[in-house]
Amino acid sequence: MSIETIKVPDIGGAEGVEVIEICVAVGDQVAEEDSLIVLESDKASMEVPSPMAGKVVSLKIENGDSLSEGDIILELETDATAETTVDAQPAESSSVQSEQQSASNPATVEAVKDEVVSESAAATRIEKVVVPDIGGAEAVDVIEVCVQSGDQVAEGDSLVVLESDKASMEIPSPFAGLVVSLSIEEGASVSEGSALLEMEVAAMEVAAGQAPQKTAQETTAQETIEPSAPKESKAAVVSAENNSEIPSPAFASERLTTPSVSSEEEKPFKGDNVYAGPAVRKLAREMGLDITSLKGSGPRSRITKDDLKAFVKQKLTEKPSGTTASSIPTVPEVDFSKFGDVEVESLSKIHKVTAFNMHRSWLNVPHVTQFDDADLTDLEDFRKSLKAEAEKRGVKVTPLPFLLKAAALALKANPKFNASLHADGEHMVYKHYVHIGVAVDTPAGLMVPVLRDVDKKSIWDLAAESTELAQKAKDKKLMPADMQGGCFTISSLGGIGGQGFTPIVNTPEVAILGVSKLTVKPVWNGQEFEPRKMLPLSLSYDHRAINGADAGKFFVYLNGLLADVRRMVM
Ligand code: CAO
Repeated sequence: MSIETIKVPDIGGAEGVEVIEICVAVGDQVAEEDSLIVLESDKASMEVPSPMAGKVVSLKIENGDSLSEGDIILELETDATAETTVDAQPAESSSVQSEQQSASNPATVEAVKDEVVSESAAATRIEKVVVPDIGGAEAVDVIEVCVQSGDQVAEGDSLVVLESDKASMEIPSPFAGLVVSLSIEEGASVSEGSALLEMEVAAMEVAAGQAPQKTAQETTAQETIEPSAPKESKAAVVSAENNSEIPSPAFASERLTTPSVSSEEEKPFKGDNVYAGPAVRKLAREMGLDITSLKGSGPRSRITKDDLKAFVKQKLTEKPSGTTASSIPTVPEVDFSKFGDVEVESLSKIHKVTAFNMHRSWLNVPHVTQFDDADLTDLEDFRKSLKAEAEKRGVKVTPLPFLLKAAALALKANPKFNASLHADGEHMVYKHYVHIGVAVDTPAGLMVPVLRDVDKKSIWDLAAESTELAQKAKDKKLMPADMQGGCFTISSLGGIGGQGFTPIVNTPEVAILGVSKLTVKPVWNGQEFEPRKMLPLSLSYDHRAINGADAGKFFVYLNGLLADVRRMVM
């Protein structure tokens, strides 16, 4: 028995690579080549397999640690024979040999240089990008195409992700340039040399970038301007070719995460048990997502970028404090044509927007509606007395401008109604202006133009302006600004009919006044029933901002003004 220290082997020169999974725990018995940890660089995930069988007696790293070649991972209790295996350290020699191989192959470098020189004459050229050396793997699936035609990519950007039975690997772009056409699609099967795509590359780019890159990273004599394999993958392959006794780290090109297939099935990871490629893991980290909580939709439940996007989208549409939109039971879809003839018509954009806003308000605002009748008998007499003058001015004076003016003054007297709840849920925003929206029924749907500074305007002005805005709404001539900034809304169905209704608050406003049809009612005056012109009003409000008593006071004030218009000038 001896204690062996297991270190990070040659990882292709990568430095400070993050530990994203620890696959073993103290006390675990591991077989040779069992995965110990998974490291992840910008471009690849790589497993570090155990160089020997043994029992883990101590761990020297934690998830999130940054490791480089030679850093201690753990200690293994092994039998004596394994010791000799550990002593060999081919990781160093693999990178050295890699460089030596390149250096000792001037023909390759020269070939590259020659080609570069001839290419540099053109401003741009089309380069075919093919699958580089992928460690001998054949018929590997394309599981992700990371670019599309028209994309501008930088050198090293991932072009595609390939996946064999046991591994995923990203193929980085050998050039900076513009993707002009794709030769593969997701699901295609490729091997070394298969065409991936064509890129428009600046001649300078080829001249400046290709030869040195080849010299440093590529070691095969027959290659010229073929794209480079992923650096890490290449290093791993070189190391394996050296027949090193310590197995090289299984980079993305060999085994990536936890495929629950073939021989890996018996040895599931003890890490996060998540099956995802390096690009997905990187994106998840950038988004701050914990991918262990995601379900993969890819083959063998592999998590894809689309899964990340769908997860984020779902989270964004969730309602806060644990109530999700999806928790609302949906109305079942019914095939109405089973019961008779039907006609299906698309909703107008306005209709859809209104429906969305109404639903949002209904779900967010705890609504209360209070009812009262305003005595408009005197106001109606006064309004009728204005008829001749109104005609002269070319203005139609309905009860609406009086309601606007009275509401504006009531809002000023009851500031809680001229307010909004702050989005943080901790403050009220009181407005020192009085802009009131008027719901207008148009053929295209409901629109709410806003009259500004209603408290400062005359009845004539309000009559003219409300008529003008209502017409603009019906003619679809309202600008977005015409419908913004409202503090309160009046929805009048008085010209149509009905005894009362419960309007929905037009958030972020906190109250809305519903106006129904004025009717003559018998009102007890203390001695007898008197016929009075009574206007049914309904006041809906956000109970988070307004209490019933506030609404009662608002009604008393409002109805006092409507009952005696002289009070509006007081
Ligand atoms: N009681 C009795 N009669 C009323 C009244 C009331 N509360 N309000 C208006 N009237 C009368 C007007 O005096 C006018 O009569 P005359 O033609 O004899 O003068 C007639 O009804 C029609 O008025 P109007 O509707 O053209 O004008 P308005 O100023 O009252 O309203 C507007 C303008 C734009 C608010 C209205 O046309 C409209 O679109 N209302 C619908 C709003 C709506 O759909 N709300 C519901 C929102 S929630 O789904």
